[in-house]
Amino acid sequence: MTALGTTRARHGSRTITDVDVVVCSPGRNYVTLRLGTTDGLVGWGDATLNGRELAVASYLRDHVAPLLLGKDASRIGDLWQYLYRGPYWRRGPVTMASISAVDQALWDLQGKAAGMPVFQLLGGRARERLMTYPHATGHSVEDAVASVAGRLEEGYAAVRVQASVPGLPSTYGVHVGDEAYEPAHTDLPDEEAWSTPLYLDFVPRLMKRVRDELGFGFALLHDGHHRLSPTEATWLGRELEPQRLFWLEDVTPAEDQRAFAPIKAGTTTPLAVGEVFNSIWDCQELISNRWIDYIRCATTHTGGITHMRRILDLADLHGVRSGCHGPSDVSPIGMAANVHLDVAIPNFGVQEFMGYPDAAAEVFTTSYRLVDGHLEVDDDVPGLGVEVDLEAAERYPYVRRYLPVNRRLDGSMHDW
Ligand code: CS2
Ligand code: MG
Repeated sequence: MTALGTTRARHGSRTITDVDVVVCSPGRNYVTLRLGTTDGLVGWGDATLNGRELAVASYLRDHVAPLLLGKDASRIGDLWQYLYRGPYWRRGPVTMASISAVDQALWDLQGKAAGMPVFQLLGGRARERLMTYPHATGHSVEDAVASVAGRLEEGYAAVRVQASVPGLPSTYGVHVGDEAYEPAHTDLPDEEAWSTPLYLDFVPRLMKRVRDELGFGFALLHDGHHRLSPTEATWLGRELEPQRLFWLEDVTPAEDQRAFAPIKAGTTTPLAVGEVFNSIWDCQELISNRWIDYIRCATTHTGGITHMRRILDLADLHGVRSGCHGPSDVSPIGMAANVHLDVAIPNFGVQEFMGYPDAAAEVFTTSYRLVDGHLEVDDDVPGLGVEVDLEAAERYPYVRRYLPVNRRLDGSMHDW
């Protein structure tokens, strides 16, 4: 037994020879892991944790890189267990984003070594393209309706809509001025104002106007972003039933999974949650009790492809479908990992795609693309199909940015 244990590479296997962490900011911050192996292959992983990027970079550089050098890159499952059980301190967003990046990079390497796209290793293609939803926003109901109409014209079959709540100075999910919406955009956190009564008064009117003007021929989504109590959430779900939403997202924080039981019992509006979860233990009860309809975890924050497969298999057993988180703060590498899973699993629901700042395309090129509002991935590009231009990344150094915080009108803190 060597110091590195049974996962040390055997003669002739693919050994990890170099581990690099790149933090760049082409319009927003990304944490990228690069693994090199003895056979000259390079694997890429995404560890971006919005507003806490440097903590993940340090976890990878200082604590994970020394453990990976000399290991057999083909032992994906065993390395996952090594990094999950090994530190003793399990779970949490920093640890799990780090494990996610390693796992994505190892799947990328496995695919490149096999000469196959990752979805082939996951069981092969189950669908030709992915129903994908973008964001529609507006400062008024009229603007929001026009924004949804524009998205439908682009070919999307599903659209999420958020609009400024009258009486509040700013609203989650709505762009500031003419800029595209990006939640983490300032050096220190913005302070946003929140009123549950104003929000509950507005959202049913917004969603009704969208259906009245644009009809029922597309999937309509809305994100509550963790702000309601279970009782308020149930009321909103009931009010929205006539609009037949595809889903109502994150109506209440799900730290207490049982909080979803009364909501599920009280409304037929489909429920989605999970973008801030890190492991299967955050959603085990939600899924096995069928308290949700869609699970929103993403490969970047929930242990990579290896762990997401477990969650999605559990979900499939209980009639829950996927809706992987796809904001601009999941890098194009993490998005590729979502896409390869989505293409292969039986219980695909929808894929979020918020899009990226223009500069991100200088750093990342992908083998998936948006065609008429649906994501498609190439059959003949091995691995995850993402290449990273490190010289371009150097032109965009890290910029400190925080997500906003939220205060009620009396000044007390609320969930953002
Ligand atoms: C959002 C995210 O895409 C979504 O559903 O909830 O944009 C979220 O606000 C960001 O990922 C936060 O970093
Ligand atoms: Mg969300």
